[in-house]
Amino acid sequence: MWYDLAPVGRFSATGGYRRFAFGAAELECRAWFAAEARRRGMAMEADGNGNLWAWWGDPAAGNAVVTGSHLDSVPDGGAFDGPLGVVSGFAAIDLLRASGDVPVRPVGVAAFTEEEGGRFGIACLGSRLLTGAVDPAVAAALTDADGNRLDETMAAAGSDPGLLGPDPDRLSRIAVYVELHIEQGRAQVDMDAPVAVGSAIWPHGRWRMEFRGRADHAGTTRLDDRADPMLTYANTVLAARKKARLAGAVATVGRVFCEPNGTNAIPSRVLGWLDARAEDRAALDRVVEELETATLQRAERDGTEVTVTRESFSPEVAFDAALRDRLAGVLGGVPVLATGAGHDAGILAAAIPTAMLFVRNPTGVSHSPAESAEMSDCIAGVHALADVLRELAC
Ligand code: HGY
Ligand code: MN
Ligand code: MN
Ligand code: MN
Repeated sequence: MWYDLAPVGRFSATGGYRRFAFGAAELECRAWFAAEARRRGMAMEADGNGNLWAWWGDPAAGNAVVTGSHLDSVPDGGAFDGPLGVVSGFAAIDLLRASGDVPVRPVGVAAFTEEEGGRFGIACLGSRLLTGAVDPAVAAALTDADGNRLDETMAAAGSDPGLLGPDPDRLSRIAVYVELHIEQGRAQVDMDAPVAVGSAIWPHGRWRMEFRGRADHAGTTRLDDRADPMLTYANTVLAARKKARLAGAVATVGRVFCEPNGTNAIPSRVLGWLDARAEDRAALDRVVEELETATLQRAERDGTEVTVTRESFSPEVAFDAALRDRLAGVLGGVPVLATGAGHDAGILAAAIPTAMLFVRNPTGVSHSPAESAEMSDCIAGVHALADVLRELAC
């Protein structure tokens, strides 16, 4: 029996692919999550960090096996990045129940909030708060592009921001976490593999770069009298690509604000966010260090000022090797591959044995409305996840 993926598509359609934490579309996702849990007679709870949990069995018994992912998205992301993992968790439980399997340990489905950091800036915010990887006071004060604070937004959505913070009791009851996710890349297409097991997540981070100049008239100010932050910004973007290529890394600036954003005004300030990643940590560090030096030198030349601040960072994560090999074995020797994409599994790996399953993405495209997956591969993913849950929990 294949679980109908339509609700995922509906979220995306409803949210216009803007499923932001505590935003209208994600609140609709949360209502869907609660309905799916209820439909299965699974107890559902939201923790103090805005993460959702649905339980088959009593989590207080401990030693739980949890699967899940996230329901939020990047601005105009796709329908599968995140929701596929949550939908597949519920669908895998349906398969176990249909085959009469009864777990001897609690089985949970989780949906972590603000995994993309698309609204409040820190990626995997819900899982970082849960594991104590981010200070709750820092998180509470995070603001979105409209200046809404996280704590006020949570309160408006009915969550008590006073509960933000590490939840060691909850973590102590989880023995293993397995996240199913659409592949964000084409490796499985090239391997002709519908399902793969994750081995590692590359180190990656995001840096906020503020370029300050002097607002002035676009028509009457002599070129030599300008302190144009857009010039420094543009050179930094070009330098990021060049340095990444030389170092075998990847880098982009996908988010930028310009103030006052007038066609005929030299900007006073440009804000840009760098996303940089590399398989090798030293290469990543080198790209960022060299870029920071180069942009400061360019600012000197342009008469502008630059401040670069690391906003969120994830060191390399190697998933639990024994669990990785055990799951690859259960799945008949499917390929094992590393990813350059961050996931809540990468954060939880610091606290509990963690693994990932990937479902083939025919084009490799992600973080775009064009993201897709073949239904047959989604079905293969659910069967693989059911096999893994059966192996770990029954
Ligand atoms: O940005 C990432 O790597 C992930 O898709 N959140
Ligand atoms: Mn993503
Ligand atoms: Mn994701
Ligand atoms: Mn994720």
